[in-house]
Amino acid sequence: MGLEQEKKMAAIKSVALVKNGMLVGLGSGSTAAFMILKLGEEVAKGLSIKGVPSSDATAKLAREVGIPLISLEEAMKLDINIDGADEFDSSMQLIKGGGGALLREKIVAYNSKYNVIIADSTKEVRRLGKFKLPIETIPFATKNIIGELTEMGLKPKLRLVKGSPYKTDEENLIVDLDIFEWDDIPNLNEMLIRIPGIVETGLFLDSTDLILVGKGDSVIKIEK
Ligand code: ABF
Repeated sequence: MGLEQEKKMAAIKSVALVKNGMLVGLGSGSTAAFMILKLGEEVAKGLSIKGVPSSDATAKLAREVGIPLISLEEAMKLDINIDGADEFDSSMQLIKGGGGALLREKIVAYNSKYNVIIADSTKEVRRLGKFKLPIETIPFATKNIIGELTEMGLKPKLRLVKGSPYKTDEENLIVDLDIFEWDDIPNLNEMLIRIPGIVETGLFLDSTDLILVGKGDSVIKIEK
């Protein structure tokens, strides 16, 4: 079974959790895209929901498939949020932000009562950090932040697209960090968040209620 199939199976399973009348956080990335397509099919069959997208790209796709959208401030609190991840461990801690949408993703997750992660089997790791940790930074401060994080041994790299800095939906920058050697991840997260100009990190700690992982031809559930 290929990875695309694993993503799709996890995505389809997650849509079964969405019920009539729910306000739904819509994640970003290729796994979340499968979920949005399936949700669009259900809406076409009569499921009545409203979505809050976590990125401009997701908003576009959701509109294309006919999912009614509202803003976060209209929704205030979401019933469920379904999103992808770059890595997760057995304690349900995550690295997200490979797609550059971590800030809005974290805000949507924070404002959701129930957070579901959908993933293919390659996302499961024994230790977080093989995937470089994305952080979102304010352009004004980014060079200084890179200097400080270099001294901390985090090997920061400004994310580029075709040679130019990658810009997030909030017009910020992304810096990718090597955290593989760090043992105390919550402490690292605290240290990063305290540096002025770092807006958010891609560490999603203790924020997930359920992970649905496509593995071979089945979907495995990891729950709190
Ligand atoms: C989003 O999409 C991100 O937080 C994560 O970076 C990425 C995962 O992408 P994919 O599902 O394409 O692997 O959820």
